[in-house]
Amino acid sequence: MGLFTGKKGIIFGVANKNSIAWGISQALHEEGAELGFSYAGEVLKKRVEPLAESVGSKFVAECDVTNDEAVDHLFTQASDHFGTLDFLVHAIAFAPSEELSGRFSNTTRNGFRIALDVSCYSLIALAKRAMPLMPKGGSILTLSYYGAEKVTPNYNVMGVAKAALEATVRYLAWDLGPERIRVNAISAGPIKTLASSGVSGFRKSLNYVGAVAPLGNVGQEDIGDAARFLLGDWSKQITGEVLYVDGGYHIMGAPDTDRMEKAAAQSQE
Ligand code: NAD
Ligand code: 0WE
Repeated sequence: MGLFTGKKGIIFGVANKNSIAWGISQALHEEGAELGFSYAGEVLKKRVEPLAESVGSKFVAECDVTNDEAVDHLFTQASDHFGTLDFLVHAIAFAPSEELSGRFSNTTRNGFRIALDVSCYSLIALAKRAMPLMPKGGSILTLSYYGAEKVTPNYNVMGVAKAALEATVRYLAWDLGPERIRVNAISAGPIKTLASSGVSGFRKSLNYVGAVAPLGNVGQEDIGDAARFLLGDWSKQITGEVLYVDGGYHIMGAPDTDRMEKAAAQSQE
């Protein structure tokens, strides 16, 4: 018997097999969860459908989370299919690419609006509609990044969106607590995915974090493991929390240059 046997939930944000949302899906599937998938746009359908099928999912539906009618429709379909839900995963972020480099002071009003709408407001939109499908409580999980808390060059308006997302996690946790619905975030270390590989300088920051973090880089499966905890019953009194799954990167005040030099020398050998 898996940890999630008899539990049902929807995953938002699978784009391909490298998606963090897919790492989470595989972990939950291993634990016996019944999964549904929602993707953005027709082009992703042919990627997501075979992945969903590989974990025995019978629910795959399109939904652009910036469109209230589309979100309403998705939850009508989910209600018809599942009846009730035990968990929901929000692994969605977007800012126009021109906002992810250059001076932060050049952030446009429209870029700001889009980044916060897609990456932050969408969690509120999903949580509101998931609530009536979780009459006995449930667990909602989103994905954040350290750029919410400390300046990360080029992350720019996405850092502001993630700061707002982490605050949203706390306000939702407060609001939905009486319904026994928990809301948490995982702050993941950098991982190569569709969203991250399109970012200039991503490889450099991946290598840097790998060298500085006590445990080195993390992978999709590590986020999946933490999701087993935050979406399941072992975390039943934890809500409004941001759990760092970053190899310990965020505890460091300065890089251990001795360790980095040794590692660089070893990689030369
Ligand atoms: P990804 O590209 O695989 O996933 C991002 C998803 O967002 C895609 O499936 C995309 O279709 C979806 N999306 C974008 N706009 C949407 C919209 N309007 N409606 C519905 N869906 C929409 O990349 P990922 O790295 O797995 O990202 C998942 C989450 O993890 C994001 O919130 C990201 O900020 C976060 N995160 C990523 C990293 C990293 O280094 N990859 C680190 C920390 C946090
Ligand atoms: O949250 C993210 C990335 C989210 C993202 C990525 C893109 C690329 C394509 C949002 N919007 C877009 N828009 C696009 O057009 N991460 C945590 C990964 C990431 O992004 C960075 C990073 C890291 C890490 C940007 C700059 C610096 C570091």
